[in-house]
Amino acid sequence: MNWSPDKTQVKSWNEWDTLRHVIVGKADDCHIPPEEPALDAKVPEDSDMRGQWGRRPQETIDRANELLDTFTDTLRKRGIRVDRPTPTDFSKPVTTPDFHTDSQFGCMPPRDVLLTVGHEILEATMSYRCRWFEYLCYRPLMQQYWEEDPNFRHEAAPKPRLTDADYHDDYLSEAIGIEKRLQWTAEKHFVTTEEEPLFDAADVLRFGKDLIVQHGFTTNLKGIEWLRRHFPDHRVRAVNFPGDPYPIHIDATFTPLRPGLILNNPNRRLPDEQRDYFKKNDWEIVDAAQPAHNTPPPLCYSSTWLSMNVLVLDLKTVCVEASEVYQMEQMEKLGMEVIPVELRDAYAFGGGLHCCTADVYRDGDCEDYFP
Ligand code: ABU
Repeated sequence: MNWSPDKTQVKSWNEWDTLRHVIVGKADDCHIPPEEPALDAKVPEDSDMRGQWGRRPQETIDRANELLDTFTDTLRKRGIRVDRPTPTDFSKPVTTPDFHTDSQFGCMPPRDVLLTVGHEILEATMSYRCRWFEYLCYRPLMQQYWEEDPNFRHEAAPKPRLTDADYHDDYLSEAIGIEKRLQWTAEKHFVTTEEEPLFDAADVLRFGKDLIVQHGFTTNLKGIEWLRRHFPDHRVRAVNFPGDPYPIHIDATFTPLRPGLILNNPNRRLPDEQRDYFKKNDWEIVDAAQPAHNTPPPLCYSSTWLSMNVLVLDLKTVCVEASEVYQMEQMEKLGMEVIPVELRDAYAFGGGLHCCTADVYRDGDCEDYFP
């Protein structure tokens, strides 16, 4: 059945077919959570975030919301349906029988929590304690989609216990240093252990029948195995990027633009033996352009490589952050029409244009791009 704006349908098999319906996150009440193992491992040792926690300054929340609202309007003007989450009180602690943390994170970015595969939206386990309840912000939408679309499958992966056994002690040291971090990521020694299945949805890229999943800080091998068993009709392939000292979320590292074309972060090159799978199936992997900035904005978890964290609207159109001049230029050379979208002042809330969205509906069916 074709998409119609008057009827809710959940369906999205890949990152590039024409986007019709999407969720865009909100910055309301976002917090910098207190220290906890997996979160700390992602914060660079020289970052202005070290030792900080609490509600983000109101003026930064307002500015981020202004940008997210404008992005929403841009998408709506192009005929795309946009839904927004319902923030909860993120100052509330998270307490379970296994752990306690004094505050939560926010409802940015949805891509980390929600994985849309075909007619299903799957809530990820998550791997940070402060993000344990984040799925609640999306429950009103999930409930609505479930009521309105009889084909929608709403699924939730098993909630993890997130005890200390989930995290490697050696990552808790104050000063690890980049060299040691790079050695560890090359050895696939990440902050999360194999205690139980863990994954963030933003570690998964959808290529029709193939799900490409980054093994790193936020997704462990058991998480990848869980996805494999959960999606038995898919091929689930683990990848890793040894050049990344803080490997969380694949979408500032590996960005498919259309069938046959992927941008790869040149500092986080996919190893040759993992490239073969793509090469053999006629996928070209090109180095992404350099970011336009030397540093992330203040109080930001992410790297400058949010430059390549783009949202593809269809085979010819892509949203790129408006200050990322080199990335825009490269997209144009690759034959894409670029929609510049201002978002840099919202990066601190958890990511860029791909991160701050989650697919609900794209045209197209489940194709095999690796026959
Ligand atoms: N959430 C994507 C962040 C990746 C990066 O910091 O490069």
